[in-house]
Amino acid sequence: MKRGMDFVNLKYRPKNDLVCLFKISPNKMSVAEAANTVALESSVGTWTKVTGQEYVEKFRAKVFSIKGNYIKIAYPEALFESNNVPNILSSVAGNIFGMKSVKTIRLEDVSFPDSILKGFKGPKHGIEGVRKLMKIKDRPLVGTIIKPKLGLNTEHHAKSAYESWSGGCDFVKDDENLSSQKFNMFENRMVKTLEMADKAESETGEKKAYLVNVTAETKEMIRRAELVEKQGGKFVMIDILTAGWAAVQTLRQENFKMAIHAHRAMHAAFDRNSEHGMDMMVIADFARLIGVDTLHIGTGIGKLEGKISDIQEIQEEIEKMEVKETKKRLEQKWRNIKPVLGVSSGGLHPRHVPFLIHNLGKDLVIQAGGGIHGHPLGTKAGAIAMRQAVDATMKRIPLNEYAKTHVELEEALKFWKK
Ligand code: RUB
Ligand code: CA
Repeated sequence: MKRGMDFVNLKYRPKNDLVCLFKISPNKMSVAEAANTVALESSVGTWTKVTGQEYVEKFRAKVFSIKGNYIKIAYPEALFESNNVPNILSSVAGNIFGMKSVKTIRLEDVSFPDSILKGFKGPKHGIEGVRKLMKIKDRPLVGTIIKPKLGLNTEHHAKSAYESWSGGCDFVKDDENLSSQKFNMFENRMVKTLEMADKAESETGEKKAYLVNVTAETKEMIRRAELVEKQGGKFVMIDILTAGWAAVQTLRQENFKMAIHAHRAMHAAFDRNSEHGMDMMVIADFARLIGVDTLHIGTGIGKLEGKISDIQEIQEEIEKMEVKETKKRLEQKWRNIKPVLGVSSGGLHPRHVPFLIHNLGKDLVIQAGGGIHGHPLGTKAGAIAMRQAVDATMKRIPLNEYAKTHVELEEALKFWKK
């Protein structure tokens, strides 16, 4: 027997449900019919009726809003195991992406009920904690990624990190694809680079953090994080999507003192097609729920795709305690879960700084790889120029004006014309 529209109930108002906002394009049926199939496949149903266990019906997901192609589905919290992100995603972002009833389907946002929030720790440090750790009260943080991405030997890596910190970078991070390759093995790199962080700290009087990439098979990842903590590191970095959500949970649950930096390499496989997959908003929601402290959110201006208005909405989602509903976002009260600091990165150089601070504010890490190491006078001058661009913008002085008395910024502006 074929199913009816048992999973659509437009009178329903979510209580303690996990709510998902989808955009769907139905395949040879109405939006309501397609929405019904999505709700059943992502909760307790299947393609045909299974009789005899009617008590299961109380666990049905309910399509409770249909506006054009945007539908909202409420999932009873009892459908999910506590503290298990893969389990939640296997329902709400699982088989549905391949269903024949939809031509395309995009998960735009999720909103967690209090009962799910309670099952997670959220960030250990959050924005306030990271500012405390770095002793930086009220300016954006400046970060760099050691470049070239791969191939540098350990000595050059550590030297480049030292020059970046002494020029004024707060963060130096590994690139997403550097783990422990033969040309630059993890342990030696971590020890040598942290020594340089200490040296730069005592010379500049500023706090310096090395965001060491510990992404690896899960047990090896934890072993590496333990080594970083023993060595006195302030941060570890993980590629949250290629490592996987379970690995991110494991890293957070080990309860290290260190903060966690989240790189989002592979996010565009999920979020680049605006009709299908899932929005970065969803990735950001789960990253905050589990508890990373800093997260890449895009730039709106650099080398990678992403509209600034979308990035602003994602930044609000991770940095505020409450967010309001918009066309592509659900409301959320974050309760016990601290805010995450957003990171803008990808093709940035000093000229972009006013745009970033104007649009994304000072609770932001401005991170540049090529835009620091590619400076015509070298890495240290590149880091100085970046800090000068931040200082100028915080003092509301146009970059061209500030550059008249700051040679590193002047050189950067001459070199990177737009
Ligand atoms: C930055 C870089 C980062 C990307 C990640 O290097 O390669 O990995 O910014 O992108 P560069 P996103 O400054 O030389 O471009 O932050 O959008 O995830
Ligand atoms: Ca959300």
